Amino acid sequence: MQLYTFDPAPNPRRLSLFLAYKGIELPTTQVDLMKGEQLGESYRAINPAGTVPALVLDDGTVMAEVIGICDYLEALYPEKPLFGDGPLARAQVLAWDHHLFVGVFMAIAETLRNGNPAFEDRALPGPFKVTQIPALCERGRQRLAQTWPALDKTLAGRDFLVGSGVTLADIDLLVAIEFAGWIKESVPESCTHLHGWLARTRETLGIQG
Ligand SMILES: N[C@@H](CCC(=O)N[C@@H](CS)C(=O)NCC(=O)O)C(=O)O
Repeated sequence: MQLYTFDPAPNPRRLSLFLAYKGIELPTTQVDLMKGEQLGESYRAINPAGTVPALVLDDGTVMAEVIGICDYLEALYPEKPLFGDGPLARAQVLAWDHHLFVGVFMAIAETLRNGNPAFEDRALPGPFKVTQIPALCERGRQRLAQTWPALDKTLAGRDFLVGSGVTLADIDLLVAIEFAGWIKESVPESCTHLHGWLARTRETLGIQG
């Protein structure tokens, strides 16, 4: 297996926290997004979508979605499970992953990519020209503002998002909160359950606050 990734970026970080917690080490190549290497011919021959991470299996199969990569690795390395305990928990982890990706990561990404000149004509990841829509910056912030109190309410009386232990759902939310910092947004102080969960999740994953 060979992993193509870029450590500072949020989707790669979801995967690297998953790997670190489970103690999985993979041969890794960094694809520098700051230098645009993801759009170069050699990387697009591996992943035509021009996104990281991508995991290339020994038979040449390419996996380019974090959720698919994690699901595959969970099956290969079942120790220290991160998809919960049993079918219902697994379904809930998948549901959270989808919800957080669509609802939170995308809200942050639309704010980041539609206002910053560095993303001119690249309002979505990938090789195609996508014109910025500045109104989406404000809409992204509005979506986020609604998200924090809802998550806070969910986490009242719970240690983690699914079941009694950390899962990929918690990793996704932790990385989403870090990613919000890229657009200078943060969890409001009033969201005490969310802050308590954040401290607990960081400690469980061995991350400095
Ligand atoms: N659906 C993909 C999303 C991957 C993605 O969007 N990665 C970003 C980095 S966080 C990327 O490669 N961006 C490249 C670009 O902006 O050109 C997944 O879950 O892995």
